[in-house]
Amino acid sequence: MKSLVTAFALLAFGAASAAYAPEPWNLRAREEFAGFKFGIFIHWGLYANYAQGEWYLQQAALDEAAYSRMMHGFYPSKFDAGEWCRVFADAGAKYVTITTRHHDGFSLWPTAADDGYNIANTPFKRDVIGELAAACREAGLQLNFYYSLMDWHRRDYPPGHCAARVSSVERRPDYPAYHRFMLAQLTELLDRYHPGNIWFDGEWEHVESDRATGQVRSTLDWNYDPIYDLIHSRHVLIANNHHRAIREKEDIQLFERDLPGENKTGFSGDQPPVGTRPVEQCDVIQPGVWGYRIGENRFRTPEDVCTMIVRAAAKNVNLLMNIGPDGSGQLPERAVKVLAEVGKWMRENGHAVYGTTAGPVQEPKRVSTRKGDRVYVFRLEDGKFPELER
Ligand code: JFZ
Repeated sequence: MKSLVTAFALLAFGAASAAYAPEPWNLRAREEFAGFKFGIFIHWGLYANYAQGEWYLQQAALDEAAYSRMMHGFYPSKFDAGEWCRVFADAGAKYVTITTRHHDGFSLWPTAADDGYNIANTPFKRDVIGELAAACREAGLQLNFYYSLMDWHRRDYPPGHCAARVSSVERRPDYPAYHRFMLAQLTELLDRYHPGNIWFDGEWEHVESDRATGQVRSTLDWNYDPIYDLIHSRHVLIANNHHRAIREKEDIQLFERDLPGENKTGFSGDQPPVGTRPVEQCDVIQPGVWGYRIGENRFRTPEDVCTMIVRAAAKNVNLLMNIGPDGSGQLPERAVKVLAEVGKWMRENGHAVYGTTAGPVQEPKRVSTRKGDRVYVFRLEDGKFPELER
């Protein structure tokens, strides 16, 4: 009888302990991240050489083998991670998120897990991610990693509606093999460079919605558990740009070019606005493109970027502002100028932004943040820097 009771208690306890609960390190890391309020997103890879944005391979329906040959011409002679980080830190950013591997499948670190499609086999050879990690440490910036789930290069990746359009790749879908590949790459990224978070993207290409019922269904089981558990085992946070409700083991809720509750893009409709976890809005400094595009001359103004930082902070959201460096490894000149102005404003007003949470005033032209029992109210005016009410 006694052993039966013990067995029952064990069963009950076992079931209870299997439920997921974030550990103390995780809650601390989320809180730290939520206080940063402003980060820089970097989209950089082989596509910088083509200077047509990061989707060029897919959008121009190029032959993948011809596209990937550009790796032998990848030599960003002006790349200087220290210089990038000085620009970012001077702008008031607290973290950097870089595309370690975007949809085209090219990796910016010398990975041993792939077929050789990475920086080590370019004439440049240098470990871009390693250099950036060292420079970020030096500059006091947290480094985070964008990692594409979708792949336009490998044969084993099961294509969804988007990857299927890169029809020059002869696919032999084998998701278990692709999953092992991702685990191997992520293990390298985690153990070599110790990022603050991993930022996934691409799940959305395996989401179908039924036109009649509006019901959303997934066309691939990503088997996230081993991936997410690996990341958490290294005390690293998880973000996933799937545009759907945040899931149990995910730590940061993402809104793409949008704020919670606004759904300006039409991407955020399946996301209930904000729970208890940190929220991040990613956005572009050049409208319409993330990777470098030479013909794109429109840039946000410093006033606009500061207004976006404040509007986000007032909703308890971090702004992750994107820049696409060019094929020489340089940040676009205009972006550098804008960031310098943003930095001036942040040095004067940052005390009302960093480490705050949403404030009580939420009007179209007046928004607020809060720190302890202090409330900071900002006036917003088109074309002007936000002005702090005294
Ligand atoms: C994705 C990437 O495709 C893009 O290149 C960039 O990295 C951005 C941050 O994330 O953008 C998306 C995400 C979702 C869709 C389209 C583009 N979607 O749902 O169609």
